[in-house]
Amino acid sequence: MNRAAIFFSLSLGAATSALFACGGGSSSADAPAPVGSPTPPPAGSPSPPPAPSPPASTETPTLTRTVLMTGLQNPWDIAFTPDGAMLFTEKCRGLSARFANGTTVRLFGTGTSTLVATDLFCEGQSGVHGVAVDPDFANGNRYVYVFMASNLNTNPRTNRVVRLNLSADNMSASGRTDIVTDIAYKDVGNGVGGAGAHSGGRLRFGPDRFLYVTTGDNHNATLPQDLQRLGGKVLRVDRNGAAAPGNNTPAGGDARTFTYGHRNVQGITFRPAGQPNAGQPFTAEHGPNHSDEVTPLVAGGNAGWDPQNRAGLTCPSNYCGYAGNPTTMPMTDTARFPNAMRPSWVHNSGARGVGPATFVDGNQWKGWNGRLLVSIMAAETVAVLQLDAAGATTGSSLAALPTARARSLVQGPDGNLYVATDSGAIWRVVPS
Ligand SMILES: [Ca+2]
Repeated sequence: MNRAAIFFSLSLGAATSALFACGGGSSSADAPAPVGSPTPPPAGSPSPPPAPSPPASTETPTLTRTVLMTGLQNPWDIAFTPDGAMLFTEKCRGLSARFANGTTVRLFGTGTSTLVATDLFCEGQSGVHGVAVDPDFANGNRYVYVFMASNLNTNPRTNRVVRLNLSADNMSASGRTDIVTDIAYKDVGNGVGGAGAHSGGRLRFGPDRFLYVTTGDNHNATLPQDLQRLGGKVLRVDRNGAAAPGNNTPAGGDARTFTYGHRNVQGITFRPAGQPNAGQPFTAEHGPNHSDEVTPLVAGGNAGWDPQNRAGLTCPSNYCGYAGNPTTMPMTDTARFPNAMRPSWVHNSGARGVGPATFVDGNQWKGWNGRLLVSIMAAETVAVLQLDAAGATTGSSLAALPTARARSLVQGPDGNLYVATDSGAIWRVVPS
């Protein structure tokens, strides 16, 4: 098997920096101790020993879908506050909250939002994208984070990550602080597409309590391999936007960069606790007209996308990204970059467009417990990937859900799956 084995050493919930190391091959010695092993009681204890854990289910769960919302304008992402609000973004409107009684409030963005962002604009694929809730929200900071296109910078405009403070009742936002202001934005259309293309934009806190920010290549040939510009990257920062420790960015690079050489990452999720290499980030990434990829990330890694200087290809605007095929314009160019991170899943069949992704975790997911769900947007399906200990894909199936372009996949605090669709709906999907 031609893939780099990656071992991930990270304690879930630890505030310390993530430690990543490259190793050579799979080893069961790295597997965590079995969960649920009975512990003998102290001598003389009257308590009976705990019952052994039942064997894990291999059943495919039955999915029951409830349509929670319709009529939204390009909903892009979903997050939950620990006190019961469902946050969602709409690309051209901003951030809103939905409460258990079904009422909603517009928190941040355009129009009647409680906090108006006059610099927000919506163009092409871009606008308001990801949303994330701070791991210390419940401890009192009440911070949430939004990825947005902003015209506060000009020539070029940029994408930003802004931090907001939500009121105690989650009914208003205030205290905007822009923590990352220089994420590359495609300011002007070119020979391969219009302005606003390939901004990335997913935001997720890892179990290491750092914020991961996915960005895109802007149809710019040099951006993915340029270590000083924030496009075609996965960033990893603290809540103030400073580089997180342990990013292992190559010398001379922007220290906020965790991985580089990406095309347009719109999915990032973390292997759940109890699995091998728990906490390891996995990205899901659009291919051009081939080779959607799911990739287990390693700090400082190169994802191998380099759409420049391709002899033999005709490259409009010097961008070769659409000009070739999996051999002449690979999503992971191991000829140019022999140490590039290998994808664990390459999707080349039928309609493509891989974007959002989430692991599902918990016994309610039965045989899917611990599997990786990936939205294939053009195919209007959700793939369910089974991974081995090293992160390689060993099987896949399709979720029995109605056809839809799922733009966001999130496991809620209730253990259920929440889906935002490009047609303007948010679903709750309950496994049983
Ligand atoms: Ca790649």
